[in-house]
Amino acid sequence: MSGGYLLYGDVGSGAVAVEAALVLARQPYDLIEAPTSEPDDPAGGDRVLAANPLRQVPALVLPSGETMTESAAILIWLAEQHPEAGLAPAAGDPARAAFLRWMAFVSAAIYSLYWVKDDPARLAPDPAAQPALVARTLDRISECWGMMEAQVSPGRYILGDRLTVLDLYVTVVSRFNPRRQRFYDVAPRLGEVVRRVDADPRLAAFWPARYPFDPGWDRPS
Ligand SMILES: N[C@@H](CCC(=O)N[C@@H](CS)C(=O)NCC(=O)O)C(=O)O
Repeated sequence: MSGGYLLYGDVGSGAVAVEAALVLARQPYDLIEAPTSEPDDPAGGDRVLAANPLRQVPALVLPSGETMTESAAILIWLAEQHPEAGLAPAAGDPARAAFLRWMAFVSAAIYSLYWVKDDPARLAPDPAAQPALVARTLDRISECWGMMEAQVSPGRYILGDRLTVLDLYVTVVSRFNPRRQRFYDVAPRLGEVVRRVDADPRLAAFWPARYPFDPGWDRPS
């Protein structure tokens, strides 16, 4: 390890938002691939257990040796540690309340539902009950994106004209299955923002490596 950050992550996971923040903050990091959502590689996912008993990525080991989990907390913390990168409105900034509100909202109201959607047997052992559970979970995710869309007034980015870790977070979480089509339908202005972040030249080499835009990438898989 470099004495800097050590991230447990996975291609196409929420950890990619943390990686993007590290890239924009120009912070080197070591990466341990821990594919927690890959049934064919259970041992790979188990790697994150060293840092997170919930067996979820992201988990970030800080230069101090302390471990952080929870994507929203990590993103907020990174923005605070590297203020020169301008990745969050500072305490006292008029946009701070909205920033904290939506960071918590994406984590609690949307991202957490993927624990159910990705493996409905966790809450519905009866296979017959699972399709409805998944459908309703996806409806709820869309409803939450639509609610956020109705409550924000984006400029070039969600909180105005400066890219923050909130934009990175929404850009990544909106790519989870069923990917972007439904998101674009319910949140067209947020859709414009995430397309802008997809095309950010500072991330041009990063996205293909960590969340590739393969053919059909924005359609349900
Ligand atoms: N609340 C956590 C959720 C993290 C999470 O669900 N990560 C997914 C990857 S995108 C994962 O590791 N899932 C495996 C599992 O929950 O079993 C956070 O915000 O960091």
